[in-house]
Amino acid sequence: MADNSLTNQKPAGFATRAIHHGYDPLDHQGALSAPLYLTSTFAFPSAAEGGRRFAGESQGYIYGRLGNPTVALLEGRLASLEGGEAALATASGMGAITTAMWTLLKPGDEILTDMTLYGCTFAFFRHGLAQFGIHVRHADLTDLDAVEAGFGPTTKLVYFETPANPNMRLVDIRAVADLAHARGALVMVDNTYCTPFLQRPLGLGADLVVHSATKYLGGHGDLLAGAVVGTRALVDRMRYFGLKDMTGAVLSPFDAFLVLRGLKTLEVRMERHGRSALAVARQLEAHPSVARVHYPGLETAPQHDLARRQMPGGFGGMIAFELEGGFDAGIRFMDALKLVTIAVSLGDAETLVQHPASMTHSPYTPEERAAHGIADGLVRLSIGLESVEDIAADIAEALDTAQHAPLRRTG
Ligand code: 7XF
Repeated sequence: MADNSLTNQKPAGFATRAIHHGYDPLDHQGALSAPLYLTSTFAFPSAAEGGRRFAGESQGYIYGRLGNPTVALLEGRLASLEGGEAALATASGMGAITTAMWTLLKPGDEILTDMTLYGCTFAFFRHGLAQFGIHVRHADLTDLDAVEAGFGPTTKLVYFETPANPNMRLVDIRAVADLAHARGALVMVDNTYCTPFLQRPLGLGADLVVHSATKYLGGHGDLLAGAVVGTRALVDRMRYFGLKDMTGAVLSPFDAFLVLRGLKTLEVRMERHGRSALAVARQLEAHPSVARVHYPGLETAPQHDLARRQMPGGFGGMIAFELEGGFDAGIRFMDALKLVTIAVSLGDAETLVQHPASMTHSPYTPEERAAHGIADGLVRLSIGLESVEDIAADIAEALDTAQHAPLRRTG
């Protein structure tokens, strides 16, 4: 079990664990901030002890690809926050996803996944895994009959994002996990959009959680990182085979240090992201030139009930929407923004806007995007931590401009 307690009396709260879990300054010369072990290798006290560590007969650090104390502190903290036994930190979110897949799957196996996935996850599944004889089957995982029908004799894993990047579809984690387990398949959830503050998939029956820690967990747009959380047995296999031998996608201790710093404010940041995003989603919904808003926190959202059940910490900072004027109006809107930055990635202090069809989801062909529910006119907002009235004013002005102005000429 993850050690979620600071004392023997009662488990500590989420924010307390995000700040303190696994670290006592008095064990480290009183240093309030945990030390950064910037080292690639570790000295053995004797040749015999080095051999024992390699043989797994003795505990202790060996080499940076297998573990590092700063990275280990982050891993323990992430495991505690997600409610898992263990975690593996990686160099990026894609490093986490690929490390997990190369560990769990072999030729002939099948993955069942939702229609909508982040662009590079889709590309890895469709083009990467396929090269090695692993089949990927897409089904509408929001429809439990389609989930049932999607299982084949070799389905080993069910994989999804909820909310999905970029269109905010929600998948019922508990219901899908029940169906998967009845067929002996594992369930892996990409929890990047939510973080464990909003939603904890392991508590709803998922076997593994994966993250791009580049996003909310780091929270400041200054690093790339990823993580997988699950049982000790699965995480050990990923560390000692998937990461060590297959991908080598090791997280730098320096970036682990930065993620640890980001985690200290995760709860207050997520609360603020969610409050501001709900205000902006309502603003967009009320605007005459907005055709559709996808935000699970809106009472009018088709999956609002599921969101309330599954996302107890709130609905997060991500919004997708479409303008009445479609693609052209969306581009005009983005170009008219002054405070909001045109950039991919998400979960930063700065509010970011991007166009999934030409940016994050460009690894899909136009036909694939149409089949997978990613509209060409979709605009994605990652609501930041600025004063919400400034975000709202910038968006209001840009909506107005988008309605009237011609496309900006570049070059
Ligand atoms: O390898 P990364 O740390 O960039 O993480 C990959 C990844 C995995 N899962 C989800 C749900 C993600 O959103 C991402 C990265 N997405 C960024 C975005 O959508 O803006 C990447 C910019 S192209």
